[in-house]
Amino acid sequence: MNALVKRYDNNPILTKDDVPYPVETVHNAGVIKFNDRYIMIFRSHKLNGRSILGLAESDDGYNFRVHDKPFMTPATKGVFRKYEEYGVEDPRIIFLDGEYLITYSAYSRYGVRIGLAKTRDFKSIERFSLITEADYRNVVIFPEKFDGLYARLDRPHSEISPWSIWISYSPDLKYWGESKLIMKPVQYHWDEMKIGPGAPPIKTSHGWLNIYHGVFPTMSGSVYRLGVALHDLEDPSKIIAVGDEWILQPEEIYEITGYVPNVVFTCGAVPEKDGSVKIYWGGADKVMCMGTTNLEALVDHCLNNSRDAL
Ligand code: M1P
Repeated sequence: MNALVKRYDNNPILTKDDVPYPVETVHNAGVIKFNDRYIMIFRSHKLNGRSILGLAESDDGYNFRVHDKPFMTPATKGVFRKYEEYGVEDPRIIFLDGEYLITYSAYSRYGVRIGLAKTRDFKSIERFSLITEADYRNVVIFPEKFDGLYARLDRPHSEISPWSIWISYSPDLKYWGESKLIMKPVQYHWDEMKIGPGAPPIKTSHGWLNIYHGVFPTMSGSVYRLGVALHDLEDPSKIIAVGDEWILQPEEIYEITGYVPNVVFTCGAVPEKDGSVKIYWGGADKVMCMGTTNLEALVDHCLNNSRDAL
């Protein structure tokens, strides 16, 4: 049992049995507070293996009720149709400038790109732009601007270098640039194979807390764990510290077996006023789980035993 993140006793909090339309999985959800309620946008594999996004709501962040219909299915018109043909996956939600911004992976025969959609009410949604070329995954936008620019963490794919975390900036959310590699996997370490941003960064007095996932290859497949890094408050491309040890690994049966074994994967964490944080993660790409921790402990975890970012 890991002391840093306390699993909720009634995990998993959502499974396919809670969904009123046919799906095989409920996982990798973005979660945010909206009008004092918790909104969860989760990924589900349909029975043909392609993914759609569903929506669930909760008063307390533990007990969620799923809406009758999916929230987002692959687009049927415009440029998005071409790039979402194989499905939409792994949403992350932030609130900025009066709107909720949702980044998601758009899969097609051309590879995986990142779509950005906007909503104000979680009823209607407007697809704004495809904000990367192929092949990118795991894009999280900071919920604040830096010198007038939006900033995001992203994870391009590469055949030359282990898949790492980059930062990019934009004046308008549409055109992104000034890209820079800021954090790499470490050889023979729990995240040696690849890393990717997880939950949208959380602001603390010590820096921006980035809860990311790291992957280790074994003879019986990859193991997905979660770790934390701290970015400078004014310049998020500067990493102040990276916790050397993971904060969460697959341990419970619903994380060890499922659609993909040995996976904990986060797309959302909700900081509370009392300093606690609710972290949400997909267990074995099959069910939604959550646990609680606190910001101070996660920051200490980064600062007290930091590894190099690069
Ligand atoms: O199966 C584990 C995860 O594999 C991929 O993650 P990554 O971006 O690190 O390669 C994604 O398919 C993710 O959805 C999935 O949970």
